[in-house]
Amino acid sequence: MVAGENGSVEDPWRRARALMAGLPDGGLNISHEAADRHVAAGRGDVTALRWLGKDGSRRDISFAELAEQSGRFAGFLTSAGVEPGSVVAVLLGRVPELHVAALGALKAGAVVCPLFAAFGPEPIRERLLRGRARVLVTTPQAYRAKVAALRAELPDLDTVLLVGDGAADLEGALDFRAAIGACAPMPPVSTRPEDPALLHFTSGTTGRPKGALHVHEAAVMHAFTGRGVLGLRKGDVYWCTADPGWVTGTSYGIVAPLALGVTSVVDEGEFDPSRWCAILQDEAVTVWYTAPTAIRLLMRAGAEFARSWRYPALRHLASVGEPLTAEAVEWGRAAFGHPFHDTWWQTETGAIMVANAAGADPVPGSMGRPVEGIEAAVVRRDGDRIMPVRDGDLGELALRAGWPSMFRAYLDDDERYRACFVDGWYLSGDLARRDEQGHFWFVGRADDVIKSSGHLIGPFEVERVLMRHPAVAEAGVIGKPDAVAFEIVKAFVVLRPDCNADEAMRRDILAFARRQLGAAVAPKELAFADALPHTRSGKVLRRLLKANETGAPPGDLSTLEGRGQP
Ligand code: 6R9
Repeated sequence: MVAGENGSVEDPWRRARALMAGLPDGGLNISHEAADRHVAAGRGDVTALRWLGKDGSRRDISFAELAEQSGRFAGFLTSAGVEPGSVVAVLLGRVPELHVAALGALKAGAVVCPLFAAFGPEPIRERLLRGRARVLVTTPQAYRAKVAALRAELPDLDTVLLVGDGAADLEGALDFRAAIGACAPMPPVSTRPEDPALLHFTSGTTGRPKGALHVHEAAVMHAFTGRGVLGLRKGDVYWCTADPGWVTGTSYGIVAPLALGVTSVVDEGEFDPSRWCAILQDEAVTVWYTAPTAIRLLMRAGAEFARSWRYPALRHLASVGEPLTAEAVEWGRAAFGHPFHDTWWQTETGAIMVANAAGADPVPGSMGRPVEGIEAAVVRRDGDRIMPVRDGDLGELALRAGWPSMFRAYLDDDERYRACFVDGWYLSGDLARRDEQGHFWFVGRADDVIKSSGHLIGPFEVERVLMRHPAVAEAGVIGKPDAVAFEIVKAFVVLRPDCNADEAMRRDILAFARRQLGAAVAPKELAFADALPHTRSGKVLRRLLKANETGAPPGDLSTLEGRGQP
């Protein structure tokens, strides 16, 4: 599946498109690919989701049930006047209603915007507002704690549906179960391949989060890589551990496995080494897609510990989201009998672009080679052109534009979108090297975005909240290297003149940030500074803050930055 670059681009896409059933009139709707097509093919009884509740309960949901339930939700949306193209935001944990809501929205022709359940009110407000979300599906708890107070600021949000007990008691919101129970199932709207389907907010260095927009045709790439890179095939029991609030949780937690007719384990519980090993064993997981932070936590528990369970069904282990060390790759072999296969991609690419594919030994420490049909290169920007660098040299990882799951826009920001492309190539903002065998090696980011426990965090979003604290005059936020989470969010704060830089103040600012941003995004560490370093144009020089923190030289990467930065 993973070919050298420069392969014919035409053929793989034709083959990839053949993985889609399509609609009779030539339409393409992800919800049809993910559910209804399997029912039509007589496979409605196959288990689509094997849900494991945090309290030990379990439930199997068949493709037929998923098709029916999502059809009902589509019916509800349509009867509520939600037109195709409207945004339906989903703020839920790992529960089957997440799949029903996402597929139902797609079925009605709406655009799904997944939100991370661990976000605080501020990132949620920002995304609902910027996405002009008309509908929100969430839980009574999340609604009460994070959304209810914001309703007046969200004029577009006219319908809120709540999943779970207590939903009926909250004013201004409907009970999800009751609402869909009252509606007849609706077949998918015949969307075109280029119609918008998914809106993923992602973070940049500067400014607010960017809404990366994907179209229904993205499913072509999800299925193609699900099969070719993760090796998924019918009969598999697949477990993608990514949170549904992030892009991996949608592309490979929902779309890819369902489109391929594969059974997915959906675990509501939080990470726990024993729970995870038991799931791999007891559910007879065959393909497991996870992330380096989880792998490092398992490594802490030890290979011996992991070997207390048995994994005869397990066939393939893959990883995404952060650098995967050679040691972690090999540890997979010692603990589970198979090495972890690293894969690389981004919210903007929509699907895996560079990978160690299933069926071959991975190159430990390398992200692998470009996926079939993808042309990847390591380049340097030179004005409005890009120059490939020599094998082994450092440059920016670039992809030739035009693959099916490429993002089609940043919501309301054409300029920023255009700035990502030079000379027909998409520039990823990641620094990498390619070796003579064509393997890609991750080096770091060309900008200041932070990766913590696999989640992409924009420093500006954190700084903006810190600056709202009455004692804060200025803030600079960086990712501080961390042995488990890869990076943790660290803030440097200059206080206003009459404020005391003491422990009580530190705690107060950290708690303030946590209330607004949520624990997953808020700084874990905070240091007071008399002043922050600035660029000539007056921006905080985060790179210098980071270099001071790590002892590494800041380096001169000036030619590599500038993804839409002024
Ligand atoms: C899918 C996802 C994208 C950024 C990306 C890079 C980092 C992803 C990686 C990796 C090293 C890998 N990243 N995969 N770094 N090795 N295999 O994570 O999307 O949240 O948009 O993050 O994550 O820096 O640019 P997203």
